[in-house]
Amino acid sequence: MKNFTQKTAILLCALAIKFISISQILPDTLIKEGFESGIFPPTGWTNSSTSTYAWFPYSGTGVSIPEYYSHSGSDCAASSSWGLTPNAYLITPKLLISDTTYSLKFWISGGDTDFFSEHYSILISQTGTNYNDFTPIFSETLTDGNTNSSAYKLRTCSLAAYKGKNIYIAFKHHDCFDQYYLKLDDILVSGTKNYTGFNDLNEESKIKVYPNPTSDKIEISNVMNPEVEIVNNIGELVLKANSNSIDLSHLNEGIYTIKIQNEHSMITKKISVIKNN
Ligand SMILES: [Ca+2]
Repeated sequence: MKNFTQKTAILLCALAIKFISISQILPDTLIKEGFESGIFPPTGWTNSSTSTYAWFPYSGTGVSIPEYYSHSGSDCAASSSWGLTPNAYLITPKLLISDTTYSLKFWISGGDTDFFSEHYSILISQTGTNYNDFTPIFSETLTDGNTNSSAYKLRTCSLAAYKGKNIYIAFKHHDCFDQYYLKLDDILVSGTKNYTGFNDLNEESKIKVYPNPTSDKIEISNVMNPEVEIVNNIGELVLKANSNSIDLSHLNEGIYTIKIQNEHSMITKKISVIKNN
């Protein structure tokens, strides 16, 4: 009787959540930041430093001093190396990189025509926002600078290696001494695929997982080359596969979350594993 009650409870639970729950509708543009909002760091960003100064908002609004010039608009982010060695991190919110077309673009400049040898790195974390979580993917020492906007350079870093990952991006100003200001503006993290909410919804709604509940296998339809992860009810990854047909017979009875991803979309669903004994 107890077994029957447990199975009934699992079945009812599975029925209640039987339809696809779309975890994310993926927008093409994840970050578009020109530091014009008057809020610094921008909402969801992290600003921290182990040196004298963190990054700060550099605002030219109503000011006639030419070094206040941003790349566009009136404001940018800046970090000082004047009389010090900086170690300042400006970190984006967590970003889900859904396909290999995503890249980071930003405009960067030294703040002085003579003292422009600012050094900085772009770092990626796949875990958290502690300094040790980050790995550099790009570094340079600037070879140009100006008090106005003319020395800004566009830089692009591919994020293809992080397809399917949640990442944080850090702008780190470091390993230079007694220059002036590093200026950063017009940051864009986006893909080249034109996602629209409606298209995503249509595509993702077609993905089926059946049977559900299951006692052995599940089949996944209407998605090519899916990357599949199954997580138990305490968040542990219990299975990873690259197939449209997956054997779950070794899993304990219970409810699991299945994440299905390919280059076009990602969905999560609940699936119920039951035992026929
Ligand atoms: Ca700006």
